[in-house]
Amino acid sequence: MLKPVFTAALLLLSAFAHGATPAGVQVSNAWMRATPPQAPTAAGYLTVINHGAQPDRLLSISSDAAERVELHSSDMQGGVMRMRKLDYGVALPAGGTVALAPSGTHLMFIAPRKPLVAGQVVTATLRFAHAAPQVVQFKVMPLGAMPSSHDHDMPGMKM
Ligand SMILES: [Cu+2]
Repeated sequence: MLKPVFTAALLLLSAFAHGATPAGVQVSNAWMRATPPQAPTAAGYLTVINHGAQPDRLLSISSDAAERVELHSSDMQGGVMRMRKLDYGVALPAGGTVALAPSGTHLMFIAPRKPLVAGQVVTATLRFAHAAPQVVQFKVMPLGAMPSSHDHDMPGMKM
């Protein structure tokens, strides 16, 4: 038997769960650039919002469109852009927004099975340390689309 106070607390909790803020991890703005034929890799970008009260972690990605998908960071070293594989994934702080964007952390589709053509949609599955796996659709944008200086201003992809 539940005591009345406890029942009230449960009701309050379920009211929260149905509130305006969705719980868990939300992925948006997934896109990638078209690739020339035989391109060995293709970069993918997205935004992850962790609505939860606990930190989470984006651990891995898989897609039928490529042999494998890695998480990479990039940073400038002596004027050269270097990429590094993130073996432990990407941290998603509680209540935080993490943008994977050109010139920064990104997904790297290794050995795409077919060239990526603008207008196409690439499906990938994201796995997290805590949140349930999510199937995400990446919109393929024209080659050379969206230079890094404009990566926060994407017409037609507003949330
Ligand atoms: Cu990379």
